[in-house]
Amino acid sequence: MLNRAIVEGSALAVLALAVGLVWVRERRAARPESDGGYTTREEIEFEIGRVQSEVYRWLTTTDHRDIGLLYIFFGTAAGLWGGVDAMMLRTELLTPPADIWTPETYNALFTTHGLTMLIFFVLPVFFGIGNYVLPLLIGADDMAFPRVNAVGFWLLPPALILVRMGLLIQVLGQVLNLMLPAEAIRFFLTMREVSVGWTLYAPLSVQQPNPQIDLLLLGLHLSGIATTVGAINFITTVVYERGEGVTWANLDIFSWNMVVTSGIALFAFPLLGSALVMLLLDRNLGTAFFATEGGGAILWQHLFWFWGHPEVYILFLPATGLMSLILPKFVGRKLFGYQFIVYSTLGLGVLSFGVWAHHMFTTSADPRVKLSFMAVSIAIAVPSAIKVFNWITTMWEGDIRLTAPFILCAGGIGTFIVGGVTGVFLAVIPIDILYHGTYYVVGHFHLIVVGIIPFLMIAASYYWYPLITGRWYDTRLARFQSLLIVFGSFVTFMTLLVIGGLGLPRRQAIYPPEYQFAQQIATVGGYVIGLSALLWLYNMLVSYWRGTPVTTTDPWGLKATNQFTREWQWFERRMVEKYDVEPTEPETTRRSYAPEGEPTGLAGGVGTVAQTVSRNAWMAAAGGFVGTVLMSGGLGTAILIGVLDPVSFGEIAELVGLPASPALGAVLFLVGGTVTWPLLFLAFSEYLPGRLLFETGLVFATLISSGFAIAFYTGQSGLAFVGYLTFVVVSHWAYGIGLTVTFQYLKSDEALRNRGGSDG
Ligand code: HEM
Ligand SMILES: [Cu+2]
Repeated sequence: MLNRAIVEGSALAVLALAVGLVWVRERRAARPESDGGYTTREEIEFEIGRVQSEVYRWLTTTDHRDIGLLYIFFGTAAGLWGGVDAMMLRTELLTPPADIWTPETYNALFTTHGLTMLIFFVLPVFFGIGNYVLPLLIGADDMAFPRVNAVGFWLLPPALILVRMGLLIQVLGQVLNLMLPAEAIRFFLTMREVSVGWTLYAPLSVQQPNPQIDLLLLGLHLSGIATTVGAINFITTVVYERGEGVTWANLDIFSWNMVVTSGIALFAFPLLGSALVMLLLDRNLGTAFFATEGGGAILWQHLFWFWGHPEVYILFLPATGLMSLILPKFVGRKLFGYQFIVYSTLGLGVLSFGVWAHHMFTTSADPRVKLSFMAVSIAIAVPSAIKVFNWITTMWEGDIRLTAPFILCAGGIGTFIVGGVTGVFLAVIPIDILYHGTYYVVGHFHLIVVGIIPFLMIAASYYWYPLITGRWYDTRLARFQSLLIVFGSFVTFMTLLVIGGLGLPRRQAIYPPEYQFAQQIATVGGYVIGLSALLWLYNMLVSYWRGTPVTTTDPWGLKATNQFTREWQWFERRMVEKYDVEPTEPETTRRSYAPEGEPTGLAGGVGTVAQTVSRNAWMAAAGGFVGTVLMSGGLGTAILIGVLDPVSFGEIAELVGLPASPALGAVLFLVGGTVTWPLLFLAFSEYLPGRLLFETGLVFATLISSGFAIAFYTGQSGLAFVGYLTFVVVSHWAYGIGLTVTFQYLKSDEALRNRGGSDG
C-alpha cells in the first residue's frame, strides 16, 4: 500500500519542477546572446530588479488581461492537481482489490478530484478567458470594476489552499515526523483530505470528525464569494461598458453566455454559501439543520442540488459560448441561428434552476413531485439539442479547416451528443433508479465535463494563442494532441457507460474481477487524456519563447470570410501601432454562406484508372473506419439499454453461411462498414441527392439504415421499437458524418498537396 500524501506531493513537485525547467531552458534558448563572456554583477542586479518588479506587477495588477491570465494560470494549476488525483484514482482501479491505496484514500481521492475540478479548475479558467477577451469582444476598455476584479481573483488561492489543506498538512506532518516525535505533531498527523464525496451529503459530512472538513467548508465558502463578485463584474461590464454599436442584438455569442452564466452564479452561489454555513454550524455549534429531528438529510440534498444543478450549467454554458464563437471561424460560415442559440442559452439559464430534484429520484420524496421534475429534466434537453443542431448546421457545406481548434470543436459536439442523450435517459425516473450510483452516471457527466468543457478551453487556447503571445503554437503537435484527447475521452467514458450499464456501482475501490479488463481499458484511456494534457502544457510553454512570431494582422485569415471580429480588430490595431505592420488584406473574399457548389469528383481532376481505384480504396477504408467507430457508440448504447438485441448479429453471420455467432456477425459488420459501404458511397456519391458531401453522406446513411433496420429487427414493439429505429437512424447518421468528414479532409489534404501549399 503506497503512501498517498507522499506520492501525490512528489508527483506535483515533479510537475512543477518540470514546468519551471522547461520555462527557464526555453527562455534562455530564445535569447540570441552567447558571446562567451561572464555574467557581470550589474547584469545580475538588473535581473533581480526585473524579477522584483514583475512579481510586484502581477500581485497588484488590475488590468483585465493580466487578471485573465492569472485566472487561467491558477485554473490550470488546479486542473493539474485535480488531474493527478484522477490518475491516482484510475491507477487504483487497474486491479479489483484495493492494493495501491486504501479504500479510505480512494474515497478522499474522488472527493478532492471532484471538488478541485468543478470549483477550482473550470470556473476560474472560464472567468480567465472571459476577463481576457470579453472586454475586447464588446469594445470595453476594461472590466466595470477593475479592483473588485483583482479582489475576486485573489480570494481564490487561499480558498484552494483551505480546501486542500489536508494534503499539504499530511505531507508536512510526514516530513516533520522524521525529526520530531509523533506526540509533538499530533495535529499534523490527524488532518487528512476529506473523504465524504463532493456532494458532502449529510449526515456523513456532519458526523465525520476530520477537522479538515471545516477548513474545506470555509474554503468553499470563500470561493463562492469570489465567484459571486466575479459574476457581478461580468454582468455590469456587459450591461454598461459595451462599445459603440454593440447592442444586445449583435452582442457576440460568447459574451451572451458569460452574462447568462454570471446570472446563474449570482443566484446559485449565495445559496451554496448558506448551506455551507448551516453545515458548519451543525458540525461545530450543535445546531440540527441536517439532523433527523431537524430538516433531515434530505434538506441538505435539496439545498445542495439547488446550487449543484445550476452549477453544471455554469460550467457548461461558457464552453458552448466558445464553441459558437470558434466553430464558425474554422468552417468559414457564420454561426447558424444566432437568435436560437441566444434563446436556448437564456432558456437553459432559467430551466437549470427547475430540475435539481432529478438528483434525488432515489430518495423518499413524493412521487408526484418527482414526476414533475422528470418532465422538466426531459424538457431541458430541448435547448441543449437546439445548440447541437445549430452547430451541425453551421458546419453544413462549410469550408472545413482541419486545425486543432476545429478538431476539438467537432470532438466536443460528439462527446456532448452522447453525454446529453445519456442524460435524458437518467432524467427518466425508472431508468435513473436502475443506473443511479453506477458508472453509467460517471460516464454520462464526464462526457460533458471532460468532453466539451476542456476541449473548448484548449481550442480557445490555440485560437487566441497568436493574439495573446504574438507567436504561433506548434500546429502539428496541437493537432496530434487534440486527436489524442478526443480519442482518450471516448475510450474512457464510453467504457464507463458500458460497465455502468452492466450495473457496476461507482465510488468503490474494490470491484468484482470480471470488470477488470474494462476498468483497465478505461484507465489506459485516462492516461491518454493525462498525456495529452501534458503535451498541451508543453506546447504552450515552449511556443511562448520559441514559436514562430506572428507577422500578419489576420493570423487565421478571418477577413476572407467576413469573420474578423472585434478582438482581432484590437489585435490588428496593436500590431500596427507597436510593430508598424501593414493591415493584412485577403486575396479573395467570399460570402460567409457559400453559394451552391458544383458537384465534382471526390478528389477532383482525373488520373489513370489504377490511380483512381487505389486512391478511392484507401480513402474508403479511412472514411469507413472513422464512420464505423462513431457508429458503434450509438449501437453500443442501443444494445446497453436493450432496444437492439446483439443476437441479431449472429443472423448476419448465418446469412453468409457461417455459424450463428454474434461475434462473427459483428466482425462481418465491421468489415462491411469499413470496406463495402464507403466504396459504394464513393461510386455513387455524384448521383446521390444533395449538393455536397455532408448532405449526400446523410442521405446515403439514411438509405442504408433502412436495410439495417430490417436485417436486425428482433421483434421489438411499442416504445422499444421506436427506440430501436431512432438508434439505428442516429447511429447511421454518425456513420455518414464520420465518412464524409474524413473524405472531405482527405480531399482538401490532397488538393492542398497538389497546390503545393501547407497548412497554417
Ligand atoms: C450540461 C452539462 C451537464 C453536466 C456538467 C452534468 C453533470 C452531472 C453531474 C456532475 C452529475 C453527477 C451527480 C452525482 O454526483 O450523483 C450528473 C448527474 C445527472 N445528470 Fe447531468 N450533467 C449535464 C447535463 C445533463 C443533461 C442534459 C441531463 C438531462 C436532460 C442531465 C441529467 C442528469 C441526471 C438525471 C443526473 C442524476 C443521475 C443520478 O443521480 O443517478 N445532465 N450530471
Ligand atoms: Cu442536475
